[in-house]
Amino acid sequence: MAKTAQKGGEKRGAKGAAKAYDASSITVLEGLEPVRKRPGMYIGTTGPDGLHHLVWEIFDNARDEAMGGYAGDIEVALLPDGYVRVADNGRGVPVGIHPKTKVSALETIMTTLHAGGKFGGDESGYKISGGLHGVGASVVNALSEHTKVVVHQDGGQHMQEYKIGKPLAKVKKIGTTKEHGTIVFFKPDATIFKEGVEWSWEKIVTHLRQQAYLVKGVRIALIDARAAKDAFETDTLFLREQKLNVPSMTFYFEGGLKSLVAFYNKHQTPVHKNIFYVEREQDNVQVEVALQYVDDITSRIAAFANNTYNSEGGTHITGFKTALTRALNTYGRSANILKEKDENFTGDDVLEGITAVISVKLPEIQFEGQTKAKLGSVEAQGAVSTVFGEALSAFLEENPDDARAIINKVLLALKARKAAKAAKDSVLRKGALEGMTLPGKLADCQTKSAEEGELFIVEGDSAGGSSKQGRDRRTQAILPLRGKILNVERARIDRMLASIEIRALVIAMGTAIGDVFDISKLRYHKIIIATDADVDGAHIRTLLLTLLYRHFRPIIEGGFVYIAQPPLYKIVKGKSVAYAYSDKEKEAVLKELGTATGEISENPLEGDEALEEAEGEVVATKKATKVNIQRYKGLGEMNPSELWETTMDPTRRVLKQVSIDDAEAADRIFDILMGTDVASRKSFIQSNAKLANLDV
Ligand code: TTJ
Repeated sequence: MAKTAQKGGEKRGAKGAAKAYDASSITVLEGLEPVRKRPGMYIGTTGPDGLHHLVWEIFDNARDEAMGGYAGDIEVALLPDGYVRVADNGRGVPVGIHPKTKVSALETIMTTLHAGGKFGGDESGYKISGGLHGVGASVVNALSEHTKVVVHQDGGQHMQEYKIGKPLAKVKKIGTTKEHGTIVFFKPDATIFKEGVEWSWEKIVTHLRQQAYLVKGVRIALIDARAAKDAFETDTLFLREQKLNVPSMTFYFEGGLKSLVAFYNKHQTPVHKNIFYVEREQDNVQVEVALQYVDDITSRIAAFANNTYNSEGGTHITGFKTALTRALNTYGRSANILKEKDENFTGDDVLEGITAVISVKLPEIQFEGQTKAKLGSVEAQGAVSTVFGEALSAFLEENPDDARAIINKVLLALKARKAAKAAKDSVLRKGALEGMTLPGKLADCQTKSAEEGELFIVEGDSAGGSSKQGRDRRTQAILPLRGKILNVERARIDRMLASIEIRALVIAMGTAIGDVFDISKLRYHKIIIATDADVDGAHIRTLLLTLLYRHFRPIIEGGFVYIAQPPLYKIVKGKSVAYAYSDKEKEAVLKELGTATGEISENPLEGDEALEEAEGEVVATKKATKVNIQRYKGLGEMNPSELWETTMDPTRRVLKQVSIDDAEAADRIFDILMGTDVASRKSFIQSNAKLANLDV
């Protein structure tokens, strides 16, 4: 071959040269051995992700044909014996013998690695490469023990088969057809995918659904024929026409990204009705954006380049953010919602509560870093900024109700930000918390040694009273908190510090908060949460853990936070007293005592059970002394000595140290309970109805 392969540097260097062909059109062909030697280089891993990557690679070919407007239907099917089958009704990969290469385009595509993600011949490039490695069908072929392609074209069915990437014969005509399209079957090589060739229905459904949103108007079907009972014909274009009795799913979204935004916001409360949507090409970059604001403060932005998700964003997101900030400021001013005295919305203000999806398609794509997680192409920034900025301004003009709702929402973010800053400035001015005296309700300990010191956070004044009397006042401090201390509402520092209860806690702990937080000032090395063993107690514990997790994380990470374990029952028989910390323990204690009968205080059913289980021994003992079981509803019901014996005495008590995972879990529950996702909140409460009876 006259044109030899050129390395990347020379390729770029040749860019300016005006020739009939430039270096980028030179096709670099290679055998498939490198793929089998180092599969990880081409598909990332040989685990489940890499295995599924094979499906994405083959699917991408069909999808690109559909994006070109040549195919309207794609069907992915899982077949028996590990095979996957992908079909489209596009033009069909050319099967005629190419005069130069002496083989068909089909064979070339299936058997040669092409560098640079491009395949020569077609002036626009064979495809917009989308897959993680952009190397396509030949890689899949190389890593499959058996591959078969059937092309329906010009009245004929044409077929070629391969074993680990090597053709078994030339392309053969195997029948006639009235259709056109391409079908690829492949069975991944189990010697490469050592973790097994197990397809995940879930993974494939998620991927295909996302692709369907990105390529609107294309019908994408998934069929699970792995366990098909009846025989079926596999060389006709679409299996769905045979009406197999197997599971299947079809995705088709007329609205594209607009549908995707609606899908994301299904469990949210939108603040305006119409979803913004634009699709337009600018400077060779196809731009598509959809967005809608919801009643929430977090933002959800997803960006795609050539149909690949960019988890780290990139130039398209940058362009989006500048245009969004500019358009909303301009509109806010012109509509006089943003008054003269108001300052401008910041980039953060306009992101609160937004759900947005950005998709760009461009011929020569560049990424930052090793993976395709971050888009680097600079032209995407300008194109998104122009297309989206203009369209958003027009949308705001044409939809005044939506515009007003959006601007008011963003204005709320601006005000909250300013209020938060003012509150933070006033409360957190260096030394402000230091200078403050310890709260009156804190019963401090005598020791000044933080290592020895323990702070009990107890619920309510009556528990506060008992524990103050029962404690070891040399090392133990008590801080009673009242009721529902903090409906923190996603915990803005200013709102939290407005709560006297929280301020008391922060001052008692000694570390301050926010920018001036200092763990070395922690006044107690054990912060012990001692709430009641009921639903309210659990709620307050969740709130406290959330507070600590969000604003005092080092205190949790340092292992300074504990949860006290007060007993649920006091069991008295004659002179012996026992405490039980769970129902199971209570039963065990009763058994040990050889219980006869009891004045069971709370629940007669429990008494019956206890009686039944202890029956064998009742016969053996004489008429035994009565057993009294008391169920504690709260710490306040214990007298000081009971509280000391069971919950506070370091030699007898049980403390549970809070791990960062526990706190994270509390934080999640907090979001469900306090967040705006009404549906999950309902389902959480319903599924936990036995445990929780919450006033949310
Ligand atoms: C290429 O340019 C000439 C007309 O056909 C174009 C083409 O190759 N189209 C095409 C390829 N449609 N579908 C494919 C394809 C589909 C699957 C599932 C797998 C592969 C490798 C290619």
